Amino acid sequence: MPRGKLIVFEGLDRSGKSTQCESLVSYLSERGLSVKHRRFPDRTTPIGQMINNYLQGQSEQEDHVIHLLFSANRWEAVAAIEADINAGTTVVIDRYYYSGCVYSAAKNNPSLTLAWCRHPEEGLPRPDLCLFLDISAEDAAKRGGWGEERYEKKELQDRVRQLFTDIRATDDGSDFVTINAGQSLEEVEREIRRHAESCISTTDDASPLRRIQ
Ligand code: Z5A
Ligand code: MG
Repeated sequence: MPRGKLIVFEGLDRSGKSTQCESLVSYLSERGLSVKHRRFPDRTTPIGQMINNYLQGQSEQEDHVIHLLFSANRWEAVAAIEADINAGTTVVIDRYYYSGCVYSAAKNNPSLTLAWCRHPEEGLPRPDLCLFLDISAEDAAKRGGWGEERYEKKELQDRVRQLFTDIRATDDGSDFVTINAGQSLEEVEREIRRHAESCISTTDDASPLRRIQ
């Protein structure tokens, strides 16, 4: 049986990741594909609940500690993700390790460099396709303003956008596709479907899932 694909959505807050992720999952399952939807942070696990409390300002965590909790929250899902993919199910994830690296590095803590932040992610399954929804912090904020969570501030979002560019330049980058997320919902959706269909039909089915190196 051909393996499933790993498709990831990334981008700034309010770039439309959750909206487009849900739309792609419905579209693919309506076409008869076996598909599973995940998101990180996965706030349903005990580690995810610690992350949730931190994001909502109900608890404090040292910068390195919260970084490692976000990473652990991905590692605790790896066996299930791999089992799905090996069973032929395509897994679509709302935020992944790129968010893990850039939001932590954006804190400007001198010992929390992008390189340091990336280390705990090494060995995770590498996406076949990463759909990066690109939008400026100003345009994203017009979609309802920043909420109450910890990172929802313009200065931090500006640094995050720059760091997404930096990580694309230093990372493998072969899975990365940038989509102009400032277009209409329908235009963004059309582009995403085109890339997802091409990924699903052209990735070599015999190729094993790669790892982040
Ligand atoms: N974080 C981290 O630090 N480390 C990690 O390892 C991970 C995450 C995985 C919570 O993430 C925080 O965790 C996040 C990064 C950090 N911090 N911040 N800030 P989250 O994924 O749970 O965040 P969220 O609550 O889902 O929101 P979001 O990601 O900010 O939004 P979104 O999913 O990108 O957007 P949306 O909900 O689909 O759309 C937002 C609004 O815009 C909505 O009203 C839509 O109807 C509208 N929209 C969407 N697309 C369009 C278009 N094309 N035109 C007009 N309006 C649109
Ligand atoms: Mg979201």
